[in-house]
Parts: sequence; structure tokens; C-alpha cells
Amino acid sequence: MTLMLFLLIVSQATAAPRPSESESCLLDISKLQHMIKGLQNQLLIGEWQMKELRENSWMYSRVLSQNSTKETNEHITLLPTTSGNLIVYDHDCSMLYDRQKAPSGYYRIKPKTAAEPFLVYCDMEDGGGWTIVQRRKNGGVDFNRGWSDYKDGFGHFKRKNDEYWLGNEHMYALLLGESSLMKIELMDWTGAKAHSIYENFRIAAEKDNYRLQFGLYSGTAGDALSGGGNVEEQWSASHNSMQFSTRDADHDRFIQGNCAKENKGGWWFNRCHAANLNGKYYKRGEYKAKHDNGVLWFTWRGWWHSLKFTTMKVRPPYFMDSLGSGDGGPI
Ligand SMILES: [Ca+2]
Repeated sequence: MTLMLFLLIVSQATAAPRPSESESCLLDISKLQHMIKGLQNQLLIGEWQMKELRENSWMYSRVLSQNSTKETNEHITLLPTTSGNLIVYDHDCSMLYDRQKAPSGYYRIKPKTAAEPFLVYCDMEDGGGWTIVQRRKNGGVDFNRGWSDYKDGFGHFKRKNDEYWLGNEHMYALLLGESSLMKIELMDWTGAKAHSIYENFRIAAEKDNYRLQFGLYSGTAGDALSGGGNVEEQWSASHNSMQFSTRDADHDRFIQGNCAKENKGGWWFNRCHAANLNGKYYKRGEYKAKHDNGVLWFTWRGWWHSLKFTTMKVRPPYFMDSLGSGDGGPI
């Protein structure tokens, strides 16, 4: 009986696939799974591109037709990206940087409070881990928009130089529960650069119209968000504690008018501003207009030099501590 059992076991063992076959089978399955994941990623990226083209088609065709062939070729060069990952682990770019030291590029993130993941540009230079919430670079995107666009975000999310506003709702989710650092980087039309850093940068929920709060300033571009040098300027132009306004949603303190309408973009206007990075993009810097409506940082270049490049990026404060640096270094 024991012998028969032994023979049965041996015959079953010999009938089973050899280990090498089963390994190769597993390898094939793994390859197929990898291929399926790759195709799913491509599909997802394709869907995003379609969505973006549909939403920005008029601006996209204008940008392409205005550029020279060389510029166009540069413009359509895609960044290497890992934005196609279907599972989103990271609350923000700092978490992604901590997890895998990923290079700069577009990634999907999902702050704890966000219902859905969304795409952002992660700046992994300058210490790494910065989530970009605003960028002006070439005037290709129209920032003179209404409340819902500023709420949800707009612009292009594909190439390194793409301009966008991440969206107040996304910013709110991103900044909630963190005493985030906000670093604002600026370049004028001479190529000079400067930056401003604010501690404890946060905005309120939509029911409070995304009211702005921020703490201590440091940097080289001056504290324009606090309104400039003297008390009178601060009374009229400090952006601290101001609600967000757009041309169709006036929450500013300018009783006679609408700052967002005059200044061609949504912002935390007072009466009206000492900084407005969402203003009209003038392609030469110095400009003349009825209102000081350029891309402005008053404490650095005054009212009448519209900046060439701006970006607003956020990062948790412990990141700065780990660098042992108070200002994040030069841009
Ligand atoms: Ca008003």
C-alpha cells in the first residue's frame, strides 16, 4: 500500500510541468502584465492629451501657428514622464521625491483631501520636491478667466515650459494640513532673477473664497504679498487675508470697481495689489496701460515692468529643514 502511494506521488510529480517550464510561463505572464500596464498607461496619457486639446484647442492652434518651425519643434518635444502610473501614491511632489528621487516632470498626485488625482509639474531641482502651482513663461495661455476656471485650473500640463494655474481647489487640497513653504521665482526681461519665500502659506476653502494666509517672508524680490513698504501701501495692497477674486466674482476691497477685471486675471486682490502674477503678459516688459495690469511684483520691478517668467511652488517645511537652508538657494 505504501509502495503504491509512493508510485502515485512519483507519477504525479513527473506528470507536472518541469520547474523551468513553469518559470518561463510565469515570466510570460509577467511580461504580458507589464505590456498591458504599459498600454493602459499610454491610453490614459492619450485621454489626457485629448482632453487638454479639446479644452484648449483655440489657444493651442494659435500658439503653433505663431511659432517658427524651430520653435514649434521645440514646443512639441515631449518631456520624459512617468505620469502614466495608474495607481497614485503621492500626496505631493515632495512625497514622490522622498519615495523614488524622480526627475522633474509631470506627475499625478493625490493630496489626502483630493477626491481625484491630478496632474502637476514637479520641480525636483532646487532641493527637490516642489509642486508647481503657477507658471508664466511665454504668454501662450490666457489668464484673464472666470471663477470656475481659476477654481478647477487651466493651461497646459505637458511640456516643461507650459503655462498653467493648478486651480484653487487643487491648491486648497495640497496646502491643507501643512505649514507649506511657498517659493515664488521671478525673472524680468533683462534676464535678472529674484525670489520670495513665504512660510505657512495656505488658502481657505471655497466657502471663504480661498482666502489667503501666509507667514514670514524671506528672499530677494521683496515682500510684495504684504503690500510693499509703508502702512498706506499695506492698507491698500496687502494680499494677506484677502479672498480670491476673478472678473466674474468680485471679493476685493475696492468698492468702486473690480480689481480682477481691471488687472486681467484672478488673484487675492485688496484695493488692488502689490503683486499680481496672473496679470496680462506683456512681451517686452515695460508697458503702458490704463491700469497697472501686467505680471507684477511691485517690490522688485514696480508697476510698469511686466515679468517674463514667474512660478509659484510649494513644499512642506521639513524639506527645507533637512537641507539646513533658510531660503532654498538661488533659482
Ligand atoms: Ca470690488
